[in-house]
Order: sequence, then structure tokens, then C-alpha cells
Amino acid sequence: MTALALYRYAIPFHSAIDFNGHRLTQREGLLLKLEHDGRIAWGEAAPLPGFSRESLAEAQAQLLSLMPALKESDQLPEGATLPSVRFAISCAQWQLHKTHRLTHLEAAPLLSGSSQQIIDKAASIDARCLKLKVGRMSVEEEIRLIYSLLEQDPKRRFRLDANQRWTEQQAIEFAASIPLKQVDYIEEPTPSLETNLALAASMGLPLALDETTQAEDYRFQPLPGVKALVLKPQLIGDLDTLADIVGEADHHGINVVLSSAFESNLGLSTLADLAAELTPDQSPGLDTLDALEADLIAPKRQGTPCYGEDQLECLWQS
Ligand code: OSB
Ligand code: MG
Repeated sequence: MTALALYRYAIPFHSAIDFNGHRLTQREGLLLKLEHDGRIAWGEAAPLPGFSRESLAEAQAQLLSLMPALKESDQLPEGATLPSVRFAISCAQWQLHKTHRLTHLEAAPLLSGSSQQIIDKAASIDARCLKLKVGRMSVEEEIRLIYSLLEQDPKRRFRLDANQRWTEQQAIEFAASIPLKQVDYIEEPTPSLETNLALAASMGLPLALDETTQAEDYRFQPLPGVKALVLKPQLIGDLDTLADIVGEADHHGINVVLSSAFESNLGLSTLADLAAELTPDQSPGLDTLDALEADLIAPKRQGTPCYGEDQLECLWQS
């Protein structure tokens, strides 16, 4: 490696977000910069509180200890054990050596807020497939919302994420009341995988797994009724491990949707590249950038502040 550096960033959220009981007002993370043969590549290690098993302090200590090894070799060092650290190093190395250009699929916009805000937003954008969080309002109100959105465009498609907030009864009521054939999938309707699999079997509910895949002891297995896996590479680790899971899922006809863990514009851009490479038929779930008040390194959004290298805390450089 010709040069490398490690930076730490903190970007305020426009408004605080609750991640599994961790209320965050800002997103914090680490940026690894690799430079070789006139090329620059970035990797982002940003453990997500409430989701990642490691803390940012642990990721920082591990990455710092690996910087000398990264200077010498372009392999994933032995000591890289934490998922976010393996993710950052392997993304940066992949970006550094990648020579082909990738074409990104149009992403499904993630709409949030009140029903009226969602309806207005949906009317103002040109996207057939919408991602919605459900289990937030009453089942009746969410069913009405689905029908309002269908009135705008009868061919609409939906990706729904319940984050395990429904009871079995609520999931049944919802699934029985909407046209399921227009739903790509519903992520994690209730907290019980057994219940969710039973709903898939009895109602034809198109089930996707997200939280289930984050359990420490999760290993891929094809389950009847599971249409898709929603995977957050930041929580999984290196790209070979990710590619193995995608390969197994493909083999069993299960779709994989790569998803953000609220990374900065740099991490999101790498995730979009990864989705184009690994899951070219599935638009990824990466519509989280608007939550952040600033971009890093390369301005991504007009009128949004961008923190350059000189404005970030440099932890290591050589
Ligand atoms: O609920 O799936 C979630 C991001 C961080 C933590 C949890 C979740 C998410 C997302 C990312 O929803 C966006 C997406 O998956 O479309
Ligand atoms: Mg989800």
C-alpha cells in the first residue's frame, strides 16, 4: 500500500432515531482510506448500536492495531475479527482493485411519517415500488394507507417491514385485507419465526427475514415460505462471507436484498456497488442518507454540508 489513513466521523441526524432502544442523535463511525497506484478507496466501519455486537471503541481499537499490517499486505489481516472491521477492510480492498463499472438499480424509496406525509411523498416521486414500515399505526390505518397508495398507481408494488411489531392476529388481519400479490415481501411480521412461517404457509404471506438473520447463531437454511433475506453487510463482515450467503440463497431460489445500517454516503455508495455485483436483480434497501445532516469526503447532495478529510479526526496516517 502506498498510503493509508484512519479517520473517525460523527454526523448529526436531522432528528434523533431510536435503534432498538438506543436513541442516537448522531451517526459515528470510522473511515479507512487506502491509496495505491494512484487509486484511492474507502471502507467504512460503523457498528450500529442496538444491532452490532461490537462497539465503535472496540472497532476503533482493532482497526488501529491492524494499520501496520494493512500497510504491508492487501489481504484481510488475521486479527480482523469484528464484523464492521472485516467489512471496512474488505470493502476498501475490493474498491481499490475493482476495475469494472457497475450499474446501480433504481432503489425502492423508504417512506416514513404520517399517512398523509407518505401519500404526499409517494405522489411526488416516480417509483413503482415503495418500502414502508408497518406496525407503527393501527392495522386499520395501515390497510387504508395501502389502498390510498394503490389508488395513485394500481400497479404499485410494496416492500413492507414490520420489525416484529405485530401480534399474530394483527398480521393475519393485515395480510387478509390487502392484495398480497402486489407485495414483494413483508419483513418479520411478528417476533416469532414459527408464527411467521405458519403465516407464510397458511395465508401465502410473502415472508422476508431480517432480524432473524442477525442472531449470533444464525446459519443460512432454506425455510419454506421465506421469499427473501434482507442482509446488512455492516453486521455480517467480509465480502467473501456475504457472497457465500448470497450464493446459497440463490441456489435455493431465495432473493437477497442488501440493506443499509445507516452508513454515510461513502458506505452507502459501496453497498450500492455491492448490490449491483452480488444481487443484480434486487434493488437494495439503501434509502437512509436523508437522515444524515452531512456527507463525507465527496459531496453527494447539493446544498448539504460535506466534511472533508481535514475536518475529520485523523487517528492514523502513513
Ligand atoms: O428496520 O430494517 C430495519 C436500518 C438499520 C437498522 C434497522 C433497519 C434499517 C433499515 C434500512 O430499514 C433500510 C432498509 O432496509 O430498507
Ligand atoms: Mg428490516
